[in-house]
Formats: sequence, structure tokens, C-alpha cells
Amino acid sequence: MRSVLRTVLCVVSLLLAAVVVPSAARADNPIVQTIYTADPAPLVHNGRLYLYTGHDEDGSTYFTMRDWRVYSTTDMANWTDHGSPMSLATFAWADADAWAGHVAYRNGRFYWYVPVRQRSTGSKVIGVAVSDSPTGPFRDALGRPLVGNGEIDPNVFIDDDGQAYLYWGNPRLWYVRLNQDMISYSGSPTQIPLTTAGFGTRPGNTSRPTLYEEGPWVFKRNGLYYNVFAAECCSEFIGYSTAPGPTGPWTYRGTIMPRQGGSFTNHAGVIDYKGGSYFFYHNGALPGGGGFTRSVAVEKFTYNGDGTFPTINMTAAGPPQVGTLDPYVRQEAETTAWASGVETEPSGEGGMNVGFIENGDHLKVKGVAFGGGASSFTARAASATSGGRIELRLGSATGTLVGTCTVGGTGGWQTWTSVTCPVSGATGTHDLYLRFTGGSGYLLNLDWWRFTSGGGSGGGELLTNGGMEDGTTGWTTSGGTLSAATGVAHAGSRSLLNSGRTAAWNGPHQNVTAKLTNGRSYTTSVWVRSQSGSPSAKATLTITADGTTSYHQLTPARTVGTNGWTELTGTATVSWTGTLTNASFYVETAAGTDGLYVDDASFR
Ligand code: FUB
Repeated sequence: MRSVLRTVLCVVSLLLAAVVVPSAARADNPIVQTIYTADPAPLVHNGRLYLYTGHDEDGSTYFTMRDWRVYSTTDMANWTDHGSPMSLATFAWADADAWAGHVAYRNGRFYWYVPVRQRSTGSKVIGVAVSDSPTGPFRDALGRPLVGNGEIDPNVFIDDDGQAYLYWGNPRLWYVRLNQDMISYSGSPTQIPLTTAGFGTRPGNTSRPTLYEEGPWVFKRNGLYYNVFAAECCSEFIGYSTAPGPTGPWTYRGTIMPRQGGSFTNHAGVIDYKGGSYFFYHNGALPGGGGFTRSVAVEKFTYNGDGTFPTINMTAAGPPQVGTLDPYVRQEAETTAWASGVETEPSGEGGMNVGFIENGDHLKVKGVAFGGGASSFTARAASATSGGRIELRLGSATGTLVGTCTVGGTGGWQTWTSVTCPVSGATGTHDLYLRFTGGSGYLLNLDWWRFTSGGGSGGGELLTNGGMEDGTTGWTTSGGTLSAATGVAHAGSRSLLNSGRTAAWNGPHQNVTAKLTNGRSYTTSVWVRSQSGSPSAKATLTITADGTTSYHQLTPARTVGTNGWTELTGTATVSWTGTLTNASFYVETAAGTDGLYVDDASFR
């Protein structure tokens, strides 16, 4: 992608600069700009939306696809690149065609069903890989195909009664009942009759009389079963059918997304997230894009009152952001709404980093809530050359400059150091642009960044090491043991673990006495999960003034589990009478002594 897309982007940006098309710079579709992606399959898990895609190789003149990719978001605008946790190499018996797959979650595991070409037969089959994490790595679950009949595009639907169905097919449409283990099935693959009543009429084609082409996406909503599919190649549009049950009988309902977008295929994934409904698809919208160099995009939509789909058209703007992004916790550099001119790669410190950064490249991060104001910016950066500068701009890549961080040479592209620079004028909520400047060639790599608050009238962050990336620094516990938990993190690579608690009030705490202002309102956000059990957790401020101790509940108590992170958040006015001698920010439980993981704590 570097050679092809970068060149085209340069040409396009020169053209755009000449004719001034501001909307192009604001566009957030397609979702990924660093590579070509195709065949979206969304999954919501533990409050995060994961997007599984295929990957069209640069300059492809066929569906040349060798690996799959994962992205995720919590706000539908900023997407985190998780790299490639699965490729053709995962399946030792496959040699080509890493095409459209689908991930299903069951019993604590993630199952990724994909079509590939079987080396020994040269025929398309369906493989299944499994992982304990939504971002992998995934391993071949069987060491052989799950099922195979020369057809493609697997999709799994788990009904309310627990029965899972695997659908797939082009030119026919098949299903088979999966067993509870998700890697075997009962009965034989069964063909769904492709009737014109069920799947529409394909004009003038007697050998293939219905509109169904490929890419089934089956789900249930309000008791009605939907099958959304790519229709009538080529070029394809997205149509759908509904049924009273998972195996039919299906009734064709019409077009969702008409033909458009510069790719002769399309492929849909539909999901609800945070109260909205989202339609994923692909097109040829990136520079150099087309039928074999596609890009995944998303639109928000609302079902009609009778449960039918509205017509959905492709846009460059994409859906509105859900909420804002917190700049005062560690943010991955590869979490962006738009990445211009750069690439991503695996980071030596875990996760991914942004790399191949040249003069004039930029990252856009949408809806960044600076609140009362930021005082400094820290970047985790590396450079095998002499480095460059990170300009922090608001609103656009040429917008208000609120800070500039200089990164020097570190001796290697994976030799990481943290650089900090002052920030002023970053208040309220803005799109943040990290614009890179310097000499010629590659300047620097960026792994993550974080602002420190305190530059405005609203007061700054009171907690030290709230992101827990510096181990136990700043924290102490009232009971049990504190340790840095690596590999268990809400964001970044570490959280704080308080194990061996012996009382509900035991928990990680931090002294904030010198930082507190009497009568001020403070906002708390802290992410918690339990080591065992499902206790009710809360954040509390313990205050001692004139010898009297009082307890201020900073957040409502919420049940936390072992399987994902729960945010404790609230706003409380803190006041006392007399001389304040101690104030401690606590995370504790209302009852129970289960160990607590705590991450991304903010009190300001
Ligand atoms: O990406 C390769 C193939 O193109 C997919 O399997 C089909 O759904 C179509 O999108």
C-alpha cells in the first residue's frame, strides 16, 4: 500500500489543495485508509464494536487476498487498528483466497469462519479458527476444513434457543446446524431454495433466476429473521429477504443499498451498537480503489416502523460520533478517524504503531474532549533517523496549533522513548490533528499519546499514573497486594491489580489532599473488572477535615465481572468544613473481597 496509495494520495492531495475541497479532508468513510479492506463483518463484545475484514493486496487485478484484519471502535468514528491476527498461514491446508469471513462469539471464545482455497483439491471450502480474544491470535480449530462444496462467504447466526446456523454460498445458498462446540455440525448441509418469491427475480437469466449472489448476513430482530445479501453481480447491490424462522421460508423485501461506489462487488454486515443501527459495506472509494482494491465503510440508519430497511446510500461522512474521546488516558496512535499518508505495523511494545511517517502526513482523531484544558502532551515515539515534529492542531491539519513536540533520533524504529511538550489553548471538544513535519524520508514512528490536563480554568487531572502504564506508581492499597497486570488492560498494555483484599473497603487509592479545591465539582471515570466473582464496585473520596472523616461517593456502585471492563463514572461536588488533612481517591467494593483490576482512572 505504501508505494501505491502514498503516491496516489500525494497526487490527490495536490489536486485537492489546488481546487480546495474541504469536505474531502473531513470524510471519515472509508474506515481504513492505510490498506485496502473488504467484506466487513462487525461483532459487538463487551461494549466494543469489532470489525473483521478481508484485505485486498495493493494493485490487485483479482481477489488477491492473503490475510484478514481486525479493527475496533467505541464511538463509531475513531477506529483502532489491531493488525492481522489470521492469515492463509493459519490454515496449513489452504493456499489462497482469504475471502469474506464472519466471527461469532460463544462460550468465551471467538470463532472465525472463512472461505479459502483447499490446496489438495483447488476447491473453495470453509475453515474455522478460534481465539480467546476478539483480536486474536486465531488458530486453526480443526486442522482441516469444517465443510466444503466449492462455495464461499460463511455467516453464523445463533438463535435465541441456542441453535447456531452456518450459512454460505455462491451461486447457491446453504445452511447447516452447528453443534454447541461451533466447530462441528449435525445433519447435512441443506440448500435453501432460491425461489423468486424468496430472493427476487433476476431479469433475463434462466440459469440463475433469482437475485441472490453471495455474502449472506442472517440475523433476528423483533422476532423476524433477516437475510441481507449481495445481489445480482455485476455490479452488485445489497438486497434482503425476511422469514419467520432461521431456515425460511424467505420472502424477498427489496433493495437496501443500490449499486454505487466503484466496486463491482458489495458485501454487507448489519449490527446494533449503543442504541443505533449500522450498515457496513465496501466500495472503491480510496485513491487507487476499484473492484479488487476495496474499502470498508459504514452508515448509521433507522429501521422503518414496520421493520423494513430504508434505502441506504454510501456517504463520505459516515455515522455521527457516539460520545467523545478522552485525551487524558493513553490513546493508541493507530486509533484514528482518518490517517493520511502513513501505515500501521506491529509494535515491539505490543499492539500496533503508526509508521512510515513523512513530512506533511497527519492523523485525525475525532471529537477529543479537552474539557477545562490540557497542559502537556506526551508521545511514545521512535526514530531510526533524526526524527521530526508532531504538531498538535485543532479542527483541521492546518488548524490552530496548540503544541509542538519534537522527537529526536532514538537509534531504531522500535527503540521507543516518551517525549513531552507543553500545550496551550486546547479546551472544549475538537477534532485533533497530529501533523508530522520534518525533513525528507521517514521521520518517526508513533505508538501512543496522552495529554495531561491542567491548562484551563476547570482544573486538571488529580491522579498520577491513571493509565497504569507506569505500574503501581502513585497508587497504594488499604489491603492486599498491588501489582501491575500485564496483558489485562482496558487500554494500553497494563492495568493495576489489587489481589488479596480482605475487606470491601480495601482497594487501590491515591492521596489527592494537596490538589483538592473546596466546593468544586469533580468528574470521575475509572474502568474496573474483577479477578473473580461479580462484586459491586464504586469510587469513593475519603476526606478528613478538622479530625472528622467523611466519605463522598464519586460514582454509583456498578456490578463488575471477570469477563470485561465496566466504567464507574460520576460527577460529585466535594466540600468540607475546617482544615483538610487527608483526601484519598479510592476504588473499592460495596461488598465482597474479590480482586480488582483497575485501569484508565481519571479524577478531575
Ligand atoms: O472478497 C472476495 C469476495 O468478493 C467475497 O468472498 C465476496 O463476498 C465478494 O465480496
